[in-house]
Amino acid sequence: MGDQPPKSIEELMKLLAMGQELTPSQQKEMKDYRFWKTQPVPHLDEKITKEGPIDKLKTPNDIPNEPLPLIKDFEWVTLDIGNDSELDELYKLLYDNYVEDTDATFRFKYSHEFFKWALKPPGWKKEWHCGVRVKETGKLVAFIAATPVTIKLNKSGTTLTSVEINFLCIHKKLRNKRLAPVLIKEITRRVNKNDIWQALYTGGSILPTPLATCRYQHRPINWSKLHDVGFSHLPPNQTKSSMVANYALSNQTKLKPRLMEEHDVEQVLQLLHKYQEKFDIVQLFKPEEFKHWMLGNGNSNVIKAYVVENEKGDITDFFSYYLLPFTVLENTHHDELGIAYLFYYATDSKEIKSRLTDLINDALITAKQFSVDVFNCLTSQDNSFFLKNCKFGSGDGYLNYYLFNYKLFPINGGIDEDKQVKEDETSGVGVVLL
Ligand code: MYA
Repeated sequence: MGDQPPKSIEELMKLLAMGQELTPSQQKEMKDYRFWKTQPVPHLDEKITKEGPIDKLKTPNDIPNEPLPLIKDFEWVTLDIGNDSELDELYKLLYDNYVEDTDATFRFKYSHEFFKWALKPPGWKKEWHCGVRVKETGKLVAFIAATPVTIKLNKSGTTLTSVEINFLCIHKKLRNKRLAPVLIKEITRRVNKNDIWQALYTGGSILPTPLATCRYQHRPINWSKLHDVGFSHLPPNQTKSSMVANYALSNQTKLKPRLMEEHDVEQVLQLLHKYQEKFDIVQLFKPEEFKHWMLGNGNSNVIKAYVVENEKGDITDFFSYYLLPFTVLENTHHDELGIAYLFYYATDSKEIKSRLTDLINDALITAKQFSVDVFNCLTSQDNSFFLKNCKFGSGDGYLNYYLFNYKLFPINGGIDEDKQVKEDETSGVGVVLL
């Protein structure tokens, strides 16, 4: 890969997590979170004794009708992502500013289809695609989005009508000017106006206070390409061909999954909801939401969902993953890196370890045809049952899960105190965020 310093796959994935792990001495104390200490979130180190909402009950009428004032020269905008040129503006903002890559060797390769899938699930609201423009030039310089989600907390049986917050991004030239709190307060206002008071979000950085922390896991599919672009090192005691052989996958799937179709939606959803009863925090889907998240526009290049049927034609298992490639810059051999992220899956098998190993191995095999070079997942769900057998390795990136305006007892994110995968143990995190 030319003269660029090799980057390990772990480094790459740390960037994907968009946050650096802090040493204990770098970690801020609660009093130093000037913004977050004013928000309805649990304090760091707070011992949760009772679960439930933090802010006392308000109604949408208590919430101002007008947006928060912005610093002069800037204005709020509701981005119309049905409009291709506005989608392009969002693409450009995120392309240049979302991933902090000091070498500028790769960028997320968002597509219009990806944004439409991620930002327009059933129940989406245009005012939840909230941007900031420079008044004079109209340039888009910041963005934050909310999408509807129903969360179920299985231990208490509570269902929360909620939103997911994602794609918070501020132009690099406007960083450290306390604009993020303004964006967060504005999206809170817009969501509260719809009588919604909870939000789920994830991030690499530590904020008050994670309800769970998961660790990124990576499974090289095309090891030589990852090596070529400098993302995978050759371990000292290995040869290139031994690495390639180690990660080689069969061309034939074992469980013979087929692509999920619209008529499968109800059956697969039932299977998923049943399977997910074991996790502490899950997403509840209505059939039309599930159809959107699993099938996209029906012929999606972004989301892939497969089902396994038994001889009677009943669906016994399913898996899904989404594709979000990287553009590789300044590399003579490759201009794109294919990346898949494990999404939802379920099985009715009682032999979880061997069945999930077969199922996810089949997912890896199917992913090859979509030019996937590395397959990622977290230590959430039941992933620790297949990680080792399917040759995933732990990355350096961590993902923290947060819930706004709700206290929860801590949830098992699938890693122990030393951040190692807790093998063969169901985690508490059943929900997957993009
Ligand atoms: S996670 C993806 C976040 N985006 C990126 O990492 C892209 C690259 N980075 C940037 O664009 C900027 O660095 C951002 C911060 C925008 C992240 N979540 O304006 P500032 C706090 C929450 O001077 P900047 C995603 O999209 C920080 O601790 N807060 O900072 C989910 C400090 O507060 P405090 C964050 O660097 C987003 C304050 O902001 C984050 O210029 C979920 C500093 O502001 C972060 N990722 O801009 C958002 N990063 O003083 C919360 C920094 O207290 C949603 N900060 O330490 C909450 C629910 C809202 C809806 C509720 C409805 C009911």
